[in-house]
Amino acid sequence: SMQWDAYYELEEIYAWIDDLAKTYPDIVTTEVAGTSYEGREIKGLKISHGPGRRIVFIESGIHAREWITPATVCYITIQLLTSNDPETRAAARDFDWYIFPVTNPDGYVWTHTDFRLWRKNRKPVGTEFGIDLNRNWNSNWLVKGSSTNPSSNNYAGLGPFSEPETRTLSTYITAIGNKIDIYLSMHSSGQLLLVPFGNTTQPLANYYDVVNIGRRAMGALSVRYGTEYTTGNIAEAIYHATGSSADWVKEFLDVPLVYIYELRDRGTFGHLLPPDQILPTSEETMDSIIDLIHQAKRFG
Ligand code: 0X9
Ligand code: ZN
Repeated sequence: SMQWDAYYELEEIYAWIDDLAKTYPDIVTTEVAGTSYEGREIKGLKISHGPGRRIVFIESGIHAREWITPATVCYITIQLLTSNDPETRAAARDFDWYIFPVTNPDGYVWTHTDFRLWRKNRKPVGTEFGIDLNRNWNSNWLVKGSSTNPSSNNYAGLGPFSEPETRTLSTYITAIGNKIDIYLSMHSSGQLLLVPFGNTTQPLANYYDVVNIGRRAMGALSVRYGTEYTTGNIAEAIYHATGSSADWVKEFLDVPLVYIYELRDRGTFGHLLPPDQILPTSEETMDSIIDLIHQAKRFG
């Protein structure tokens, strides 16, 4: 089982998911949401205590180098399965949880074997490699904050859903889309909680509800270690960016609560967050998700 004092490799995370399904056969099933360019599974799991529940969907590791996101999401998974805290147990029971720690497996492997700060997938494009999988979704594709240059870290690909990772994952999500209440896209870093859309500062339909719920959840996040998050619209809080998973989920599936987390820190270590911050980052993030769940119940 995981110790939270080191970052895990893809094979370790996938073996751990398989173990969970064996340990909790009535509650946990492994799920394969898609396949990567190099043929790896996008493997995750579903936690379900029975039929008829609404869904919390957690997508993480779409950017390969953002190692704190799969680590945090694995911690959240374990808490949902083993915590004795009544609120956590209620959250686990009252929703179906779909959790995908590494949605860019080729990139994640590459960050372990060859290049720690790799962000994109690993598809060759001429003499270059990689499409930014968070610019490749079919929502305002290539409109803002995206590049047509394959050497760019924001290269959007040859067209919307040109990549097997985004194509297969979006198909998988669509099949359960009308049951999703909360969609979380996990990134780092910056300590931000971002709300769609990435192309405009115009508030979306339920913007004020979504932002107020997010702000309260970030209050819950700050209690344990004082970590401060800024909550707001993507375009206003960081930069304009389109073709992201969160925008697509909001636009096409109309999920009520869609958030992008940018986890620790605020730049001291950035993507090279030391392993001794895995546990505190995970704990405070879990606190915020429990608060989100609380509010979502009242909201829905
Ligand atoms: O640029 C990104 O893809 C995300 N930031 S990161 O530093 N982790 O790369 C933010 C994406 C938010 N944008 C939209 N959802 N439009
Ligand atoms: Zn990211």
